[in-house]
Amino acid sequence: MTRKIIIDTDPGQDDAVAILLALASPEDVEVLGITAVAGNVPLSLTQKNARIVCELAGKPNTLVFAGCDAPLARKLVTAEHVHGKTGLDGPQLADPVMGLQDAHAVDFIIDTLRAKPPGCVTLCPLGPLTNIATALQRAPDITPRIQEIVLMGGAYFEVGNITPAAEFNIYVDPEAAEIVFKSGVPLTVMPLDVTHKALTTAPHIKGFRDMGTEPGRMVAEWTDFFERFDKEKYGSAGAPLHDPCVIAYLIRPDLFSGRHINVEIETGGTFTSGMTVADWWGVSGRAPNAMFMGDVDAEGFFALLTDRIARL
Ligand SMILES: [Ca+2]
Repeated sequence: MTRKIIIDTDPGQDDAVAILLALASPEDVEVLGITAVAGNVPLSLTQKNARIVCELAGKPNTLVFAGCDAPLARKLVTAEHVHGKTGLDGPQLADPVMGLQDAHAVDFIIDTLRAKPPGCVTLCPLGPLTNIATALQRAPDITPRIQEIVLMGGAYFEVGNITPAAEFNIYVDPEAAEIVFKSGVPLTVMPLDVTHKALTTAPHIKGFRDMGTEPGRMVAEWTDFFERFDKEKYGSAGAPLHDPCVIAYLIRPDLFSGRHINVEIETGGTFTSGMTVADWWGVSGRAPNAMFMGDVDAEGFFALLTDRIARL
């Protein structure tokens, strides 16, 4: 069954790969729209990058909306140190020709959920949760209408990447994350524990480059670019493809395994702001609110990604 999805994103090279995977998989996911949020880079760049990626996929009719340009209660923290000044550093990219929709991303999310039958739209946040939390706050009636929220964010065993305790997406807007995690909407979470197992290797990158297509070449150059950062930081074999895990889960949920547990967001904390306090061992007695993934079949994941990107 084709799932109707809204991708909420802050591209970001790994966001870009996730968007390509979704747009290459129309039999599995129907992308109702892409909503941009400030995160890896400011909103002026994320909304533009989202359109660049749609054009690269050959889908310039995809609806792209600009959303919130700052977290609910904090100053924006960005990650140019990972993604470069544009957010999509690596290959040369031309400015997009396709336009941005007039409506605000939050209005698009609310209007779409109200217009569609309940339980048939899945939200896929790949960045800070500001747009999603704003929609839930402004229109509480949409909460029971959301089929599921499948998001990239947080960590338990891997703990943090932007601070010793916090993963970037949650750290940037913990107040928004708290609203989402307390919403009661079915949540599936792809934390660093999973995405750090989806590491690109030289043969993967060669596979993308050897496709001989523009999208294949871009994916190879993007992964080449941000691989440098993770290799230096973690000494790992390659770069984690964080955000594509969300889309891969919608297509092949069997590639992932985890636990349905309680996850709370630390919004105070002198050193731990933005931490996902995940009760992996079931010691808190608090009610489960999220399917928190812990493992991925990395070879199966890359086989899917390669097969789908090659279609574009
Ligand atoms: Ca992202």
